[in-house]
Amino acid sequence: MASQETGEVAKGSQTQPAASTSPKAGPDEQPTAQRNGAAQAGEPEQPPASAAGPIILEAGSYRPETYRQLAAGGGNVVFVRRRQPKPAYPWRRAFAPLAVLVAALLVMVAVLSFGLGSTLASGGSATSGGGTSPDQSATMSGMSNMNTSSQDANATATVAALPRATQSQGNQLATYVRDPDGAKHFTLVAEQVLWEVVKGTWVPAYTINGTVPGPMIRVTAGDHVRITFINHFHEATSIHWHGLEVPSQQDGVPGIGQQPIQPGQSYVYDFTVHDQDVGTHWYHSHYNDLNEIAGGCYGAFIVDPRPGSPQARAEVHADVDYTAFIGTLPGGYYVINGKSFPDTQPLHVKHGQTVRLRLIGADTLTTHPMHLHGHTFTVIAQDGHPLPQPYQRDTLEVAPGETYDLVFTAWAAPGSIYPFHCHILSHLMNPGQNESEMGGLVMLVIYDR
Ligand SMILES: [Cu+2]
Repeated sequence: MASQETGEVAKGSQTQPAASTSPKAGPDEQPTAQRNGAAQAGEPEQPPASAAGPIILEAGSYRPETYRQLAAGGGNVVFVRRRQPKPAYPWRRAFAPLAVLVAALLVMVAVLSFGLGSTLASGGSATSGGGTSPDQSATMSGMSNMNTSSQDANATATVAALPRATQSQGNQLATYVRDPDGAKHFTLVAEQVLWEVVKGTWVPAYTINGTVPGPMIRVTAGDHVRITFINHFHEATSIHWHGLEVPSQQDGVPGIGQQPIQPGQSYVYDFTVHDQDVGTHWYHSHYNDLNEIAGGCYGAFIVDPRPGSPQARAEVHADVDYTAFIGTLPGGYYVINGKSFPDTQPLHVKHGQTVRLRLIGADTLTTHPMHLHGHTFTVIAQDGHPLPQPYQRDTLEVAPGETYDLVFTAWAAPGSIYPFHCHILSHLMNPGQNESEMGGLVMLVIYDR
């Protein structure tokens, strides 16, 4: 598999794996006049020439310095330029009117919004006939870190073809099967879908198993964990286990421990979680991160202590245990668990309960000072690790990559409702909203009767 990846990328002008299962394959794979004027139409793609070639990494999809350093150090890494656009394909012409409509809608949203939303204008106003490869064109529109306008245009075409998500909430507990060697075996599938960020508004998302966030992996210290990761994105990806002390080759960083997982291919991660891994962690894309993480490609990875261990005895007993990812989605939406207010899931509590709130900073660009009305909470852990001196707050800044565990007592009367929200007030609006409306990073703590 590894040599196949290398060979495919090494072809340079080829933009899709020859044996790809992508629906975009087929007519797109005909040699073009630009790159192969004398070729016969329908000439089959050649298989990789060598089974042990160097690792070839594409500029623009990751920090170039990283790859240059790798090439300088190891000598077995080749750094290539991003592929040139190919001419438009017939199917894209067929999609063009739809793409223009989507582009027009994106421009409207951009004009009505502010902040991140303003970057949509450049994405949406580009023409739609550029024709880069499907894996490049999977780049989502609406983010502040777009590379080129032609990519934006093709992202628009790809977005138009994405299926809608069939599930409405993420963070569901992941299921697993027991392998003969005792490992808990999970299967994660990377899928690009349209995700309903707020009622009636669907945005392109990079999901795991079709939801934002992806499923929550919850295991116990000492568990042997195996994860089959299948890439159905239109571009390469990889998954990093953020906060876990795993071997380098399981760490999910392309160019260091593995090669990027190409579209249609899969990769098996295999590691054991230990006592030092107990706590609130997460997994996320580590390839084209500025698009993939900002497109929702992440999920919780929670490790519970071994029953009866000192760590278990030190655990806070919580009646309610809730995990909240704080991030963004394309189009300038600030989201908690993939939803903007008023469609964020409320946190339901009962008077007298102890509530544990696990916060995970999944934004790629900025921190969020999260404030809880009506309560003082105790911060008991940071990045999964128990704090030697827990401290009390009502506002806690959550930076990209951080996790915090908060505990509070639900002291108030049944029927009470309190907001939990970011205190950067521009993060409390959705694109197109005015100051009299509330959106974005707000969720409600609701006291059930
Ligand atoms: Cu914020």
